[in-house]
Amino acid sequence: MHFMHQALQQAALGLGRTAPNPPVGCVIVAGGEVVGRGFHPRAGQGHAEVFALQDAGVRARGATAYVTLEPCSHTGRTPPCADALIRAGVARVVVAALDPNPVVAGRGVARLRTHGLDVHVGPLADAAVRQQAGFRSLITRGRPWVVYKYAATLDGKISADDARPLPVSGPDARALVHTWRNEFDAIAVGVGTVLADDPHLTTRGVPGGRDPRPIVFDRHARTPTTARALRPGTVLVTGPDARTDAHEAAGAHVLRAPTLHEALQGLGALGVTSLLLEGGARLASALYAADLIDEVRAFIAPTLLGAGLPALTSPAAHAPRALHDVQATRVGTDVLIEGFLTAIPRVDA
Ligand code: AOF
Ligand code: ZN
Repeated sequence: MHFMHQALQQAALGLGRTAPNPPVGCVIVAGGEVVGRGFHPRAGQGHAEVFALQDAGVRARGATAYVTLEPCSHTGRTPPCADALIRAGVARVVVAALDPNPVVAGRGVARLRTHGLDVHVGPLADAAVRQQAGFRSLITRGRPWVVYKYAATLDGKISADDARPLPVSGPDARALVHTWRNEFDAIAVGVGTVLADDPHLTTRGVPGGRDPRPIVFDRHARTPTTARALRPGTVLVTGPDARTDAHEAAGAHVLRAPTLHEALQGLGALGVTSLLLEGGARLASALYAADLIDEVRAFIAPTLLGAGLPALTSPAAHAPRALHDVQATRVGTDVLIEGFLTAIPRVDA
């Protein structure tokens, strides 16, 4: 397997745990063998390179480091990784993609080259950039990367009407969604979904999984204080005048935002890099109309419904909007169609 692929697998161990930092992985290779592995576990803790260098010990001298993100050149919560690689005597560094953080953005690579290391940028860049979409969105736009996930019938309906949930997708699709919940910083629903389904918004059936932060878009604070989604840390996004004393007493963090754009900027300020939007159609439609959905993951089930609520109810656009970089995969009895509305921010080498 490609060494950069192994570095990406290392990085994945930090997915959903590193906000506002990126998930990053590193493997050190000497004599064609992996002699050190590491990943960034959490903001404030060591960067991937530091753990991989520790793991490699003296074998790092003269070795090649594969890193999924450009090694940093700045002193943040931790010292620069470029310096750690130089000090350890690493001879060659292979980087998947440059760091869009304006304090790094090419400086890490430049520093390594100045010190005589051989640096190669680009292998598996697309996969790395996708894995880092949340971080890239937050650092360049100040808001999380938003993925609209839904399960629809073949005729595009996600529920019979706004009030009644409908089991559309099969068990394999539902299991996959739980692996995503484990990897996203936050999960969002509209108050209509809370009132209709009272969802838990937790990660279930994923070994070592952790729950994403629940976000409820609830302009007039209609969420019952007994709602399952309301727990310490839940963000209640409301309008300016909503009455929220009881929600705050229940541990909710209230974010008062006059517009959806400001709501997302507010979530960004809380360090949310990635948001999995799980319904309902009304919230998704409002975000879509405001051009705030970046990616779509749709499970299409081979069933028909007839009358019902479509995945988007916004006023019709003049022309269909095509997703790009589309993938279709069979997931159990369903077909998963994934694609992008926005290009993930990246820095050119
Ligand atoms: C790396 N390796 O594993 C990570 C990097 O506050 P700090 O010190 O943790 O720095 C955070 C910034 O460092 C973050 O915004 C991003 O630019 C970079 N993250 N860099 O070389 C890593 N997590
Ligand atoms: Zn670093």
